[in-house]
Formats: sequence, C-alpha cells, structure tokens
Amino acid sequence: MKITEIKVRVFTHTSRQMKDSDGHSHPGPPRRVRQALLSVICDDGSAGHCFAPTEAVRPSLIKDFVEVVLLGQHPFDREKLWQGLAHWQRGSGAQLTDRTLAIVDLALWDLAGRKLGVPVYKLIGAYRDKVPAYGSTMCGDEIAGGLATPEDYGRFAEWLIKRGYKAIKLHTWMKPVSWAPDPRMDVRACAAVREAVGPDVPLMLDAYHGYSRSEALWLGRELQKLNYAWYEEPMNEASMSSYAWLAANLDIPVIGPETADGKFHTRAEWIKAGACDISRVGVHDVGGITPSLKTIHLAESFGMDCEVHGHGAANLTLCAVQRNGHWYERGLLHPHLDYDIVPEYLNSPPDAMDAEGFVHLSDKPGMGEDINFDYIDANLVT
Ligand code: LLH
Ligand code: MG
Repeated sequence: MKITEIKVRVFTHTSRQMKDSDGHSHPGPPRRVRQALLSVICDDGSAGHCFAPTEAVRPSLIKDFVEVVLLGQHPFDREKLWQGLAHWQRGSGAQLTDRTLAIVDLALWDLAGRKLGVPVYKLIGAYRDKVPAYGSTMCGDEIAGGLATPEDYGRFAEWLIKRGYKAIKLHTWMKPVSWAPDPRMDVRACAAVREAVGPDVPLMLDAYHGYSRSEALWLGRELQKLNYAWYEEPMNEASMSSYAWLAANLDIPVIGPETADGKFHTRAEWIKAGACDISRVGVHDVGGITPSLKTIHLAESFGMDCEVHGHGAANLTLCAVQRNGHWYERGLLHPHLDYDIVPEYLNSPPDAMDAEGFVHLSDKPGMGEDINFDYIDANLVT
C-alpha cells in the first residue's frame, strides 16, 4: 500500500462569520467563502481527507514539500512522515507551517481509520465515547444584542445553560473594539456571568492575550473571587517567564500555552518552568494529532491536565483519548449565530451536543466527519 496522490479541491460555501482586523471571528452577513479539502490517496483506492484554509494547502506547498515527503510511502507510517515534514520546516523559509503539518497528519489518521473501518479515537485507544462541552463565546463586540455589554454576556450565559452546557468560557473584548481592552470590563462581564449561572457552574476566562503583568495579576485575583476554574492567555505567550511569574502569584489555575510556537517542546518548557497549572494543546496549534498525543502524555507524566483547544472532529478525537482533560471547546458561540447549522460541505454535524451537554463521538470509520463530496464537487473553484 503506497501513497500515490495528494489532491486538493478548492470549493466555495456559505459563511455567516467575518474576521475583524485582529483575526477574531464575529457574526457577519452570509457570503461565499473559499475552503479546501486535502485528500491523501493510495494505490489501492483508499483515501483520507482533511479540510483546510486554501493558503495552507497552496500548490507550491503540496508540490515542494508534501508530495516529496509522502508520495511512495506507506500511509500508516505517520510518525516517519510527520517527522519528515517537521524537520523540513527549519529549511523551508517559514513556508511550511504547523497548520499544514496538521492537515496532512489529520488526513493520514482519517485514511487509517477509513481503511481499517474504525473511528480514529478507537484506533488510538478510546478513554470515553462522549465528552462534556463548555460553551466558548466569541470575543466581545459592539453589536446591539450581541456581546457588547456585561449584561449581554449574562443573558447569553443563561441561554447557554438552558441549551445544556455545563460550563462556559468567555472571550471578552479585544482590539479592534473601540474601547478595548479593559480588565475592569472583563471583570464586570465575568461577574455578570457568575451571577447569571450561580455558584456551581465551572467558568473560565480567555482574556485579551496582551495585558501587562500587573493588569493580568489584578484580573486573575478578581477571577479567584468569582471562583473561576481557569485563566487563559491574558498575556503574550512569547514571554514564558511572565506566565511563570503569574502562576506563582495566583491560586486560580493558569492554562497554556495555546498559540505559542514550538509544539510539544514549548509545552514541556512551560511545565518545567512552572508557567502553567494546566497544559493546552489543539491539533492546529502543534501540527496534528501525532504531536498532540505527545503533549497530552507529557502533561500526564507530570500529573497535569491538558485541555484541548478548539472545536472540530479532530480536537474531539483528542478529548476522547485522554484521561487528563475534562472538556471539549464547543464554539465559538454568539447570540446572533446558530452554531447547530450544519455547514453545506458536511451531511451531519461533527459535534452535535445532547441536552445534557455531552458531545458524542461518531462511530463512522475515520475522523468522524460526514463529508458531503457531492456538494464539494458541485462548488469547485476551477
Ligand atoms: O481570539 C480569538 O478569537 C479566540 O481567542 C480564539 O483564538 C479561540 O480559538 C480561542 O482562543 N479559544 O480558546
Ligand atoms: Mg484560547
């Protein structure tokens, strides 16, 4: 069995979201956007797939790196193939990113699951078949009836609890919101949510990502008074020593890193430096499931939880194969958006949540995405 083709289909679909000038998602008018599907195909006809931003699978990357490493190889040699791409990053002139590594790795896992007729989480070794979700809000905005005020967050939190969520994470106001960031406003939103849901619901805050040490410390102390469960990315993660300082000065668990470069190597350094109380990993942050598993097991070796960042079938898979993590991050959510609308390129939702707040793993072979190939082929960008 050998890999014979790397195929990229670029297609359009309807999005109801837009990105602001700092890259945060918000609701937006429906519009057609481009998306790609990368497929790894073998000589026996088996294939694995992964959705991707078009830039992360552009032709030059596929030709110069992905095909060179993958073609002619056995698709189950995931460690060798991942190491081949990861090692090449150094000499790639910053072209080959962890995002591209992740897409290739996820397609290879999907292929293995489809070929063997098992869901990927069973192939890795399942710990559970359903995972409790926390509702993860979008960042704050200036939209009427959206997430513009602390009261908006409080009202939305009430709705999230009625919907079945057993925990909530706030993303508060960040630039380019005209008056943001403001730690005092973050505390007001966090207090409004605590007031709305009562004392027992686990709550988390993912703050601005760029506060100073003193702002982050003040905010963390206020979260402790509100009995928040974790404190995420209030400062730039490039400064690990700032996080070590923050974690040493707070009782609330500090979680991270989420976006810092360096895959599991960076996570190891953070654990060693005492810069986090809970580790963090997402398939798109570290280059796929293969390096995410290393991160999860690394944290477990230190008696530490590792919570998964981001939504989607592959991140859900990670949640299902670990003991040292509690939650699936479902979102990002907003009062003006219906998260349960199934994207046109899927036949069914990848992370449907029941009334008790659990997301169930799919029993379909592969990663569990129910891909609508007919839709994709009918909307190709030529
Ligand atoms: O800044 C944002 O839009 C969010 O923080 C986003 O990156 C989200 O993925 C996140 O951090 N979740 O935990
Ligand atoms: Mg985050």
